[in-house]
Amino acid sequence: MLHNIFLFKGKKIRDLEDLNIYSYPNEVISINNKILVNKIIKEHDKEEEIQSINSNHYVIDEPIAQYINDLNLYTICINRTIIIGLIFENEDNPYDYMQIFKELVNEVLNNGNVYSFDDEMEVDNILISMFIDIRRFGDEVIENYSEIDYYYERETFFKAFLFGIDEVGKSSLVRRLKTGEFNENYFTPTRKFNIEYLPMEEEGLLAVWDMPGQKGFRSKWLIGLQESNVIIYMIDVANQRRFEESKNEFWNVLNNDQLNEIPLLILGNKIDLIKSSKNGYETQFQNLRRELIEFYDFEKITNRNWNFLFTSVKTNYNIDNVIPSIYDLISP
Ligand SMILES: Nc1nc2c(ncn2[C@@H]2O[C@H](COP(=O)(O)OP(=O)(O)OP(=O)(O)O)[C@@H](O)[C@H]2O)c(=O)[nH]1
Ligand SMILES: [Mg+2]
Repeated sequence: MLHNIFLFKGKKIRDLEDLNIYSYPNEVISINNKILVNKIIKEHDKEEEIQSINSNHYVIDEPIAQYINDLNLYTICINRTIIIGLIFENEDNPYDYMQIFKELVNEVLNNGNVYSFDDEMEVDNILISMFIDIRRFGDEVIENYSEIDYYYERETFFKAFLFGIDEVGKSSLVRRLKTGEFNENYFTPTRKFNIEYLPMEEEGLLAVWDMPGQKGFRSKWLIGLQESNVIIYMIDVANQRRFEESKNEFWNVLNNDQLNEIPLLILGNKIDLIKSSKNGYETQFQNLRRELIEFYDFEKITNRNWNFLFTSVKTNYNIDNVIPSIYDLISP
């Protein structure tokens, strides 16, 4: 499984003083690790300089596999000034990824649009999209080939896009659905697009794309949105202070054209933290539900099927209804 992607950029790639390094989802290789960086570059450092670099066409070398410091690396050099590298788990075979790696780099760079590596946002976007595509290829084609193929053929393979601001419980939900477990101390903010595959009884296989919710990642959500069959939005119902922020992020995504008509499941999570009033839980939940729908303007959602569920990943409340609700929404 791919676990990291990085990019070296410099005027002359061997000039470390002038080298920038970008990584996703975390910094495995830093400029301080000169020996490692040098070893990676050395393999790509050819004598002949490219005579004239035509800005409309990038020269892309063959990728090179290396195993350095316990890192299973696969790197490709572009115009002798840029290296894009993949870091795989030790047991993976980088050559399984040769074709997709070359194709993606080509597709991104030589598609007719002039592409500039000077814009850091663009570099980030490239790395994240490539990471997702390669990771997905690994999951769906290499590691899970027969299972996923089976569902594809029967047209019962679905993608759910799960989003919401940080700490609402998205990854906890996916973990609960996948393993049945919950652990309060498990909290680790998600830094990459997590993709988990969940069986839906006989109905098919659901690939859940669990988005990182922290501010810095929200502008990248749209990268993960394509081809979703259902979107799941999660709220922390106990954290009123962040309702406004959460509402804005919700509508930013929902107003996106590519999402028209895709059904939506809204999860009001952490319901265990809501204390019962004297009227009892039922009335309490009903009131809260009405308040949330009003505050978030959910009534304005008219171009798709949607549903709202309270959940507690912690106490397991309604968790068994999540997959059936998704199935109800996506089945015709
Ligand atoms: N009380 C309570 N705590 C919960 C519930 N679900 C999740 N938590 C806790 O909330 C915290 C955040 O959970 P995560 O699943 O990491 O949240 P996330 O939405 O994936 O966060 P990001 O990855 O940062 O976007 C953790 O400490 C969880 O244990 C719940 O239903 N009730
Ligand atoms: Mg998470």
